[in-house]
Amino acid sequence: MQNSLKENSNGVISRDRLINISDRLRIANLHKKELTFKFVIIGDFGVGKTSIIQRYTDGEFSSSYKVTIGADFAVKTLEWNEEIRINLHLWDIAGHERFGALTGIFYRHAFGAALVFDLTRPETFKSISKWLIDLRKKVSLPGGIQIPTILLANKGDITTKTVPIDIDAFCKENGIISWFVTSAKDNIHIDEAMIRLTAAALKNHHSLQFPLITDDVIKLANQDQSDNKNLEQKNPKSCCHFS
Ligand SMILES: Nc1nc2c(ncn2[C@@H]2O[C@H](COP(=O)(O)OP(=O)(O)O)[C@@H](O)[C@H]2O)c(=O)[nH]1
Ligand SMILES: [Mg+2]
Repeated sequence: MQNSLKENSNGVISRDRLINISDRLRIANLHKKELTFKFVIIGDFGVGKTSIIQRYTDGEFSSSYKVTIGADFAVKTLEWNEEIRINLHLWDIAGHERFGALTGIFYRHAFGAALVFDLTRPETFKSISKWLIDLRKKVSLPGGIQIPTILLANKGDITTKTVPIDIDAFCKENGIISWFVTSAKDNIHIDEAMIRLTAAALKNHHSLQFPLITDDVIKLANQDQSDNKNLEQKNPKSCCHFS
């Protein structure tokens, strides 16, 4: 128990105070808007998708290789601001890293996607185009709007020298909103990347809810922009944002 909550000299919080705290929490939660976004994490076998999800949701990393079997998702809750709580459902493409009928079911209702490649295996970057084509063919938002996508160049703890030189152009051409050099092992840029994707998904959520431009939309768009500014990275070689 936190010292700041101690009420008497024995370090015990009074019953009334406990009730008061939990009532306040409950009321705050009642007023909080809760959103759930499904994000899919896709890319070739072994690039680090499961490790990224585990790092982000559990804060853990394991170097022993475990093949993911079947579809799986993990949940991360973000207290976005005083009004909004966001539950991210991170879907791990598992066992069907080869394209096929199953990816359609997997992508269903996805609100964002993280495309992952392995910096130590350039061929996994080449596959990103195929993943993107498959994704865009099978999922979109109402009105045909593309779901936001980010690109993660993973295993940055091993090397950052192999970041493809055309990565900026590739992202711009393919409507990918940002790329990041990440490491599930050393916990590099994973939070930043997920926040960037969540901010974009939230923007879409609001514009789908309020298709006409209202003060609310303008306020939220400005808020998103200032959120994004806070994410600008000091090292321009380790990430880039485009929208
Ligand atoms: N050095 C390093 N190894 C990683 C990183 N991410 C994943 N790995 C390792 O790469 C292998 C494949 O990771 P996994 O998450 O199972 O890949 P998936 O098939 O895309 O889900 C495992 O041995 C991981 O420990 C990373 O950021 N750095
Ligand atoms: Mg896996």
